[in-house]
Amino acid sequence: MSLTADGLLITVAPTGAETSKQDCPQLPTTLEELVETAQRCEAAGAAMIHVHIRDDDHRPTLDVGRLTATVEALRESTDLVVQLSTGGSVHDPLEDRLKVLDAAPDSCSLTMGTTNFGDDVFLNPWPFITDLYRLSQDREVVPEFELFDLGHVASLRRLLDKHGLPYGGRVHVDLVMGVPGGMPGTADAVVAAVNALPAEVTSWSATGIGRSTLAVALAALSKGGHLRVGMEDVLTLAKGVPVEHNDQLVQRVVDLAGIAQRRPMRPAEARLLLQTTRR
Ligand code: KMH
Ligand code: ZN
Repeated sequence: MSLTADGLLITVAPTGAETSKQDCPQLPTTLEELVETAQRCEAAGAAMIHVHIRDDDHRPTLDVGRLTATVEALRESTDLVVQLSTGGSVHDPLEDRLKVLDAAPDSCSLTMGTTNFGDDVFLNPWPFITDLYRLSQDREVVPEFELFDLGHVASLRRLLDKHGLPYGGRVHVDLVMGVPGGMPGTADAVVAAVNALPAEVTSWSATGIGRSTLAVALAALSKGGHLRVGMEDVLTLAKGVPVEHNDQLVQRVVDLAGIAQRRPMRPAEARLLLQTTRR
């Protein structure tokens, strides 16, 4: 199988940790809903899933037993690359976030610095970043570096200099744009961040929060990047039009990709791109 330059990795982030089930009943929060969502998003064109889970009361949890069961269920029911969030919610302790790797995902998110997150703070001190990174190397989990700000690009440079390449040897980053407190979700910011990426970066994707979703997607497609979409990041298709299912967001970027002559990658191609190991 060849990795053609026009291939597009679509990651779906279906749930997140910020939206409540009460406010958004269509948010997939149970395991059954997550599996159904994953299957429909894979059918629509996604190749990787970025997973946050919820407890029986639909609240964010990092319970390792639940995470392990989730990884297994997604592997049984889909071929998607399974990426667990180590960001969790802004309220999760750092030690619980390190334990996420006990669930043995294919990939994990790894945020490259502390950022203001609306009225909250998303805490990622340097010692936590390096502990998580070295753990991902030991456990053979491929990190996806989440960059919320240009300063996070510089931190990635520092991390690679001090601790070498990730497990698998590929460096995949995701620009998370438009968080209140992070870099804006604009085409200009996409260009600035991409131009600053370390030379070791082998692939990058971008996601724009809320209204910035389309500007970021179009800019990323134009600049040769990959895309993350999902209800973690945006809850409306247009002003006043709620997303009813994550597969609508995947389908929308598949349609944009068609216009841009970019072809959605299948999960097997994504595994080659990211050099994840199918467990
Ligand atoms: N929920 C945010 C505070 C990640 O998944 O790694 C962090 C987040 C990033 O979603
Ligand atoms: Zn997340």
